[in-house]
Amino acid sequence: SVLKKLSLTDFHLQDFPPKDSPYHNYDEATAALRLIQASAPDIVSMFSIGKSVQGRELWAVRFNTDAKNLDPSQKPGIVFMGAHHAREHLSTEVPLLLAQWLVENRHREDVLKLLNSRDITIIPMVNPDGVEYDIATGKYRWQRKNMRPNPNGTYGVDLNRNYGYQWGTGGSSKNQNSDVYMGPSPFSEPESQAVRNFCETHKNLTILLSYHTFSELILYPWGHTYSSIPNTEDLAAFTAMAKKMAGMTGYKPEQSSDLYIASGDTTDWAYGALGIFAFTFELTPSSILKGGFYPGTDVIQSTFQKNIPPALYLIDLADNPRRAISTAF
Ligand code: 0X9
Ligand code: ZN
Repeated sequence: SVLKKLSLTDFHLQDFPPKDSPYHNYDEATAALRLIQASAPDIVSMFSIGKSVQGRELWAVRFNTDAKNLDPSQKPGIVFMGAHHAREHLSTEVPLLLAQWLVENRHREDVLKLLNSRDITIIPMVNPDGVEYDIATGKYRWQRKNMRPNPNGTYGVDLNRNYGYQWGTGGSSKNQNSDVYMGPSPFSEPESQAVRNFCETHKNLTILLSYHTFSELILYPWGHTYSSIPNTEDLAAFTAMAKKMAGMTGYKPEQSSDLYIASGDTTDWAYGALGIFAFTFELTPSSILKGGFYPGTDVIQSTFQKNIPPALYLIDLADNPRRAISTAF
């Protein structure tokens, strides 16, 4: 038999660089969600909305005092998601910390009221394969896409270009090598399919927030066109909500396409296909000079803290997002 001599480079850390070890890899995020569920089993259930390309479960925790797992609910629903993009690790931490915070503060009067009256789902890592690939060598690989093996031998579809509303109409690529590769067809990826299925089967959902990094922005549809959404009441609600949350965070509110045109993102689909008030938050930092996708661990707590008020605001508004119009000022 051939004995292979192990060299130092064969020892992959399979984890974040040591200085960033407080960030959660897939197993750590899964374990954290289990703890959250186990610490409040009366109000929290944990379940998978589907599997990734490489077969990882896409875990969700749900805060609902009566409906569990994938059961339907009559209560107004909101869903928070993180890590559509692998290297945007802070976008996992914020929803994960939000889940933890809701449990820890469940007896606070305002929180108790929200927990009793709302259906809150948190899916912190939509792209676990990409996340694990990004950190697998102990040095960041700047992975963005999922880990779909493409026909040309490359890996990855941009999940935030793969949703099926105005898919492939601009700001995405047909080139499999591209970091904004749209995939061979709308919803070709199991990760975007899982989000679609979850949203389509939960008719009570009125609000969706997809966390990304970075640039400190609050984005609302459309992203595939410079045109405004046609429904003027919805537009007034979106802008009122975005402005209010901008005041809470210091982030800049704008239409997604003001950043740049991109088609097939989560929020255009959620609003365009299902009428859900859907936002993209681009979290900390404000620029590449301040750390870009890899801002270190110092920003985790501060970013989370400033994102509590908008999260509670959206949870509250889920009964009628158009309420935002009259209460904005
Ligand atoms: O390009 C994206 O998918 C998002 N930015 S990121 O740096 N996190 O990759 C922004 C999506 C906003 N949507 C549109 N501009 N359509
Ligand atoms: Zn992103």
